[in-house]
Amino acid sequence: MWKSGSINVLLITLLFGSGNSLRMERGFAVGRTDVTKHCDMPKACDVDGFTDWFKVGHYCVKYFNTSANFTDAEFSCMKIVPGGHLVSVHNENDNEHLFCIVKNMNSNDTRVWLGGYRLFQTGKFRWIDGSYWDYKKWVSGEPNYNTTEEECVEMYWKKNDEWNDAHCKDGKNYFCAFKLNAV
Ligand SMILES: *[C@@H]1O[C@H](CO)[C@@H](O)[C@H](O)[C@H]1NC(C)=O
Ligand SMILES: *[C@@H]1O[C@H](CO)[C@@H](O)[C@H](O)[C@H]1NC(C)=O
Ligand SMILES: *[C@@H]1O[C@H](CO)[C@@H](O)[C@H](O)[C@H]1NC(C)=O
Ligand SMILES: *[C@@H]1O[C@H](CO)[C@@H](O)[C@H](O)[C@H]1NC(C)=O
Ligand SMILES: [Ca+2]
Repeated sequence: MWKSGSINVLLITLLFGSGNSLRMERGFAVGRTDVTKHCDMPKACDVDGFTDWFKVGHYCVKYFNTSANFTDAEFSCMKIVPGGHLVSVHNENDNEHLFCIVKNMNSNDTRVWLGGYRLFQTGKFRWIDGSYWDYKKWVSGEPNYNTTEEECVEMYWKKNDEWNDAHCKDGKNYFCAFKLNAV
């Protein structure tokens, strides 16, 4: 289920362009996680020019170890490769692979943007690449959207590979991805 990039540009501008949220999730700013557990790194992406990306499910994925807010992260993913977006996650195995990449790249700060966001005030989440929201792995107590303005989905340091809804304007590292049969 793919939507054109231009729809996404419009959408994220509408959704996140003028965000002005105030509350930090206090106490979670400096994270520690269990980095001793073994995890399996995914294989390299088998696409010319992208062999430094990883193959995660039907996607080639790269971890960007630089901080950006959700909107900027999505724009940089769209720029870096045709069909590029913040990553969507569709099963447990892929979720574990993503977390394993983070642990290996930056075990001291595993908070990372995924491409999930809440559609306006509905409580329904979507993937910004247009794929189905067919898997989720929230930390217990998350998403806590009805008490905050947290609109965007991060993988969360607090509970290893589990997810949290977070302020879109916060800077986090991020995963870009493109679908394997789309290039
Ligand atoms: C990622 O960034 C952090 C701090 O910004 C740094 O400590 C770490 O070494 C970096 N990891 C890689 C793989 O470059
Ligand atoms: C994590 O932080 C410690 C101490 O601050 C540092 O020695 C270590 O290299 C860091 N690890 C990574 C992967 O950035
Ligand atoms: C909304 O807030 C109430 C009261 O804090 C809480 O019991 C409920 O679980 C929350 N619902 C969601 C979906 O977060
Ligand atoms: C994201 O950061 C850019 C600057 O890099 C800023 O112009 C934009 O307003 C920010 N967006 C949000 C939603 O905070
Ligand atoms: Ca939250």
